[in-house]
Amino acid sequence: VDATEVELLSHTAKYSCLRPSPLVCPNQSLVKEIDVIRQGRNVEGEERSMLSYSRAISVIKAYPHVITEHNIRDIHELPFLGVKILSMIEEFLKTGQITEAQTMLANPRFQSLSAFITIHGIGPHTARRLYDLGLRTLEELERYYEVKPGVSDEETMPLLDAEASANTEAAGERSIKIGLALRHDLGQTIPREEVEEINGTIMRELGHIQKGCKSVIAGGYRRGKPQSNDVDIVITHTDWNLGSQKVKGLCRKLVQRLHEQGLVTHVMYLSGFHEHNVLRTHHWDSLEKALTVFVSRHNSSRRNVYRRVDLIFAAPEVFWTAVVGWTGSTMFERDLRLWAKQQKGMKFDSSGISRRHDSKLYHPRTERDVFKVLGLVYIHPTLRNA
Ligand code: DCP
Ligand code: MG
Repeated sequence: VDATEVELLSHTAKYSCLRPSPLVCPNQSLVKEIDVIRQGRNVEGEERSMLSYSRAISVIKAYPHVITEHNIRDIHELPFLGVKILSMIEEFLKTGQITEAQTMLANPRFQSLSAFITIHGIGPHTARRLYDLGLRTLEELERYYEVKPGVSDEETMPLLDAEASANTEAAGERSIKIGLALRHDLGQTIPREEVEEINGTIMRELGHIQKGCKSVIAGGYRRGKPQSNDVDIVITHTDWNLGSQKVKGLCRKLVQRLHEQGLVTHVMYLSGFHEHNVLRTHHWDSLEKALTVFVSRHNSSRRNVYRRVDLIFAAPEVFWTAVVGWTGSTMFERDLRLWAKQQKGMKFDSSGISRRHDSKLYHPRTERDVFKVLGLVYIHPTLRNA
């Protein structure tokens, strides 16, 4: 590992990967209010504005004191807080609310679009298209897509073919149908102990196909969230030298087995080593992913519950890079990529780290090495909630 110069952590830093950010911050109710406005920009597809609000929220999340009239001057020193957001913060200090957020929450269009994007497969663009067709509620969406809630597996056939699940319109519509049919389950959050049990079940099944694999549960779970919306599991083989060969094609085999065991009912997206992307260099397709619907039998007294489980397979040399890339938060990831590019002349994403000028690849052996390679001070996963 080439240890480069290291930038010190500070809550005033411009990159969120330099700002330790707890899950719950001292100004959480302010963050919640500004997040309504961010969501408003998100559903309307106003991406630049949404990013400004995301950045502002992330800066406030890292600020370690409760904001009051007495320290509001300090807030003016923080990056990414423009005059508009500063005046919103002042309004919040005076009234405990932000008018624009309250107006947004009362707006029926905002309510419909926000409800639509909770469905897996529906993004802001599709939500607006459905709204323009005159649809307003999730029940109307069910009728439009001819979906019955909690519908049987026969009616929403699993997608097990990588080619068929490419970004086609049919695949998109199928994904929405699954998301709608299972919305009552998929809308429920998953407690930590169930997340662990799902990982245990999956790794036990994987052991029947390939010995010597290991996994890390990434995503919000790893950042300390008590409840997750889905389960993100990054998997590799423990043999540093031969592991790369051993994980090749394993994603597909595991999903096939889980499906045969009745543990996975739907696969929304599957990419394997067949996938070629000519725009990318050879090493970037080192990840195999499956976005699945998993049948969780966690609570034996209740019925089975459908849960979204993402499986990510990485070769050992990119495993810790993939774990960092899938731990998030989304803003932390965005700034890791920006930091690598702007400050280090490197390219970072969840499938690898490389140096731009000579394409040298980095193979960190630990999570700390990932940070070291990028010239960053290590930040514990629970402080990556930017
Ligand atoms: N991630 C990413 N790019 C993607 C997918 C994921 O950078 N295309 C990263 C950022 C996320 C993490 O992986 O924080 C997991 O993604 P999730 O959507 O599962 O989000 P979280 O796990 O953070 O929260 P939750 O699942 O509870 O909603
Ligand atoms: Mg997640």
